[in-house]
Amino acid sequence: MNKTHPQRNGDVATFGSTESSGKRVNRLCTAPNNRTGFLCDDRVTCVPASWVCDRVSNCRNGEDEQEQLCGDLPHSLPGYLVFYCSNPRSWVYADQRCNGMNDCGDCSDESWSLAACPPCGQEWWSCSPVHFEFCSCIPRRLCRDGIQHCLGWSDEFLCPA
Ligand SMILES: [Ca+2]
Ligand SMILES: [Ca+2]
Repeated sequence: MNKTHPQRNGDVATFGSTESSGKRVNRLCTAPNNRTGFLCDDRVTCVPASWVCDRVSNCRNGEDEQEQLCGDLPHSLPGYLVFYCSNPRSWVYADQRCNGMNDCGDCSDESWSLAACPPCGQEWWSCSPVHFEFCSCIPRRLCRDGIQHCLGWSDEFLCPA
């Protein structure tokens, strides 16, 4: 019952010894759904940015959770994994930029020039959302569900079912 990931013992030390002279290898990669990702030691597994330092080992040897990477967030993360919100004290993971969700809290990761997101895709309906979780479009599955999601009710009256 009380076992907590005993296999993780020593992971950090093991990883440290495989790194040469402390120089950071470039681990930028593209995870499924075009998300910005972090490349594991196996050079095959690409973990989405927001899975790095989430306290779950996603790389085989847990290199996505190593102290060197997670010790001082977000500064300990390589820049390509981080997106700074319009309030520079707030940050989100790079794969949370332009994912449709209001992760910064002020939508600067979705609709401001800072984020430079493409327009709403096929799966989205463009409107001013009334709910805080979306920014400039809502998922089409929320259209015609009897609940107002757009300021002008276009999700209930204009959005094709
Ligand atoms: Ca992880
Ligand atoms: Ca987002």
